[in-house]
Amino acid sequence: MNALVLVDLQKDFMPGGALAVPDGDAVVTVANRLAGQFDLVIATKDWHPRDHGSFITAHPGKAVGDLATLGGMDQVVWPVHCVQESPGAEFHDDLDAGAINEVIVKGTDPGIDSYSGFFDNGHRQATGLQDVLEAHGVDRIYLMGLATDYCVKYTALDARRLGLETMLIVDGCRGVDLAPGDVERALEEMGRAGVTLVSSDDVPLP
Ligand code: VGL
Ligand code: ZN
Repeated sequence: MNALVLVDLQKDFMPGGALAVPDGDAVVTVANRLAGQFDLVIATKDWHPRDHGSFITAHPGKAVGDLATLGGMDQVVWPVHCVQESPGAEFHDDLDAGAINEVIVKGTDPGIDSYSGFFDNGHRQATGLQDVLEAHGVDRIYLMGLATDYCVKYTALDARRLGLETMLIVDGCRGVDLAPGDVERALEEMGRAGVTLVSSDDVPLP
């Protein structure tokens, strides 16, 4: 059984948003086109409390992109983004929300970040995504969304760790590229972990 997993297609990650990913809105049409080809479509949402420890407001004197510590781990400092119930946390207006069967929220604990759609960054708490996939007998996921070098990458790596066949739809992803080359390196790292890189034209593969 296949599932399509759409990562963080939220306004704050789109041009004009608080943590805008360059060209991020270009993937919404890819998501809408693919959603009709899957019996199960799951979307993740970055869903932070206002006092989340990844926010610059929690780190006086630091700048966006600096490293801080959160939950005992290195943490990139981000602008305030995807605050629960705020407009920036909503899906992009053009995303076909009616095609989404399940929404999984992550990043709800102020004391730790959660790039992956499966677990927080310390693998301490699960989000429920694995349970949903298991309940539907999913053994292969097709993954796309924002951002290639953060939430998409960590979701893909966890999926591989959980033994899922993992297909990354490359043209359905855009990255932050905080350091130039981050996106390219993320794709390589996913490839080394056994993620298959595909184009949306080839989905679903025979
Ligand atoms: C993300 C940084 C902070 C993402 C979420 O969706 O890739 N990146 N929070
Ligand atoms: Zn976040």
